[in-house]
Amino acid sequence: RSSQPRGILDTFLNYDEYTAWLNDIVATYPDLATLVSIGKTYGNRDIWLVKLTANSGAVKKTAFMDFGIHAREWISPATGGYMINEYLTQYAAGGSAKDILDKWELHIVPILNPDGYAYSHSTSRMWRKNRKPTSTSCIGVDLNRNFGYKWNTGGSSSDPCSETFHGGAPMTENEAKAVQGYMTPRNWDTYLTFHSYGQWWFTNWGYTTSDPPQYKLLKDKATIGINALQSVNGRRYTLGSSAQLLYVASGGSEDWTAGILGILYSYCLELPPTGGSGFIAPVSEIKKTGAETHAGIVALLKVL
Ligand code: ING
Ligand code: ZN
Repeated sequence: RSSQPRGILDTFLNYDEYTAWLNDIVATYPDLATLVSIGKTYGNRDIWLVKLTANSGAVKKTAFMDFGIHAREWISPATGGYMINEYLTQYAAGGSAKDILDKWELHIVPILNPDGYAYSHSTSRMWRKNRKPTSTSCIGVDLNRNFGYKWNTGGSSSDPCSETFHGGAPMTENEAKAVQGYMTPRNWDTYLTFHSYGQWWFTNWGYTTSDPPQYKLLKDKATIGINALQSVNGRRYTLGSSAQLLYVASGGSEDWTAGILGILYSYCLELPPTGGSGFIAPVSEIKKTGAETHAGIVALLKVL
């Protein structure tokens, strides 16, 4: 009567299930993975960070990747889980997973908005923001409008009831502070943040339609990732600045990593689909999106 146990690749794990899976897989691969909490949410949940790297002695490049900054974008944490699983289970086989972990430290936050993610599982599937109370009866700040570079300069709202409420000031939210506290004292070769949906590979900027510095170089590197990604399932991505392709939005994490930390290779991916089911991806998308996205990121990292 009972079927196969449902794992990270088979279903959209809730926050507690995902936490248990992270503890399990890190315990299984102690030489490759470590798990730390980089902060607590308003609801007292841990914001987990998994560090993946091989102890090969070589000086490593460093990548920070976050998933699930928006609660309802479930394919994002699922894709993060796919990648963690792939790097760890495939390292010994000696292919791309080994190539990457021998040269890189990957610092991965699989669920950046734990309270919102838990709420989208328990109560309201289409929740986007975090769950911190505001000065009104409305709840939550849009974490991707709260970061402290060009904050509140367009495409965000001062209304606490808005889906794009930017908070009362920049960097007020525990989740943004956790990223800031972890990233600021360290050096980074790339920053990658994963949303859904739309099949876009975004460069900076979000706050302005002006081209970012080194736009051609940014697009050349991203094109290598996109070509590898597209070759897996044939699904097409569109490349360019988020303000130029989608809409102006200030206070995004990717503008902060580029504008404040100076990380040239700051990118945002909008995972599938392009429309249709939107945020409600079927579970069959976990392996499909996971495989293509993993291939794209591996290809990118190999040329950074
Ligand atoms: N899209 C992003 C959003 O926060 C975005 C688009 C990316 C804006 C990067 C600014 C910077 O609105 C989704 N799906 O959330
Ligand atoms: Zn999003």
